[in-house]
Amino acid sequence: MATKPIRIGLVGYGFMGRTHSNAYSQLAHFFDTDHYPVRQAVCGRDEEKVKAFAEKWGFESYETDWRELVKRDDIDAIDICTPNNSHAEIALECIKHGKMILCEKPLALNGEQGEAMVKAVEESGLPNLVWYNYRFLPAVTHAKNIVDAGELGRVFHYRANFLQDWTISEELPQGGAGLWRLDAKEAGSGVTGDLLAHCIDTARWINGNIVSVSAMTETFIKERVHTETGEKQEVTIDDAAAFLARFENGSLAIFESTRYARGHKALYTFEINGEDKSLFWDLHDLNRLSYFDHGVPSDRRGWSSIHCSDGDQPYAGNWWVPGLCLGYEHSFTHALYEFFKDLDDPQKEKRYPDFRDALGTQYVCDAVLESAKTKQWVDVKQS
Ligand code: 4PW
Repeated sequence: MATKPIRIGLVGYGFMGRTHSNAYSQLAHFFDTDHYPVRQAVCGRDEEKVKAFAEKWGFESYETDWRELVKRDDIDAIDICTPNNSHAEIALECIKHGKMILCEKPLALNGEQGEAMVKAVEESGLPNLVWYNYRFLPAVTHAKNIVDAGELGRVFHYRANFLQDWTISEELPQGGAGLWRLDAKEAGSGVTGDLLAHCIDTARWINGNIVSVSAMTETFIKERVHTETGEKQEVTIDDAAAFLARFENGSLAIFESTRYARGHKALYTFEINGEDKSLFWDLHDLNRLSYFDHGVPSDRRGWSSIHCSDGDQPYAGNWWVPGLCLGYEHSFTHALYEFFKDLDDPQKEKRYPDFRDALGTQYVCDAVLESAKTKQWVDVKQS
């Protein structure tokens, strides 16, 4: 029974502000938790736009300065949906004011910033989450459960990619409104922090720690016109990144992400090969988990496709009836559910990524960028 309100202050109302607001509006309708989110306030610099967002998404009030928002006594949790270069500053201020934090991914610009955030949040004891949402799709969680049950046997390989094509045009401006992902000052990196970070989070969750990497990155278009200055400037992000990795469990991995894969808008796939079984998942068919079981007699053996919509699949029973599909947006509601259900029991094993967990992913991203620069294998710092 949801009796305990958690009053949310949302900072930023772009793409992620909408996905999170949708999750806040859905949670209590579909999941039973003691706590429930209240859309208390949203914050953005443009008063007209933030007011319109508040009205559209049912926030009770708005602010135009996040520093005012985090001070408010009627806010329990801050949701950080701003560009990556502001995550650390906002999070540290939230901690000073005793607010729990839900932070967009990646955790920070780099491991150093992330370490300060982890230290402060752990000293405060405040609950904290980083929105690596793909973990919470039923088929992905099912893959994790199958691996945790030891069904794959010894794991040999993990491979993942996240492919897009939206930055191929030379006409696309550098940075500016809505394009902060293209400016390393605001984003920290290009596809490494934006896309590979998702692949790394899922991989670490399912297959354990990554211990070393050997990477290459490329910036295909070297100069772009900046929206604000109108001048050409050097492009500082990685347009594409690929790396080899070794996991602590001895398995080998290959990861690739790019925004230059013509024809792909958001193709995220992963495959994991064990001695006894293999699993494959594809975001474009996100309700399915492909499954190969070597234990089946050879004349019946082959890849099968599990439609993860039955009531006994993770989260699925909370929604419609078996056979109907869930989508991208549900992953955020499920992330929120995992966070809310453990709020009174912080010792419980967490199914969601917290700051420390996300720091582990940040360290892998840092190692990828360093390896690409030095052309050497790099050992990954562990969180
Ligand atoms: O976090 C990622 C984004 O920055 C997303 O999951 C997909 O790629 C959608 O937008 C970008």
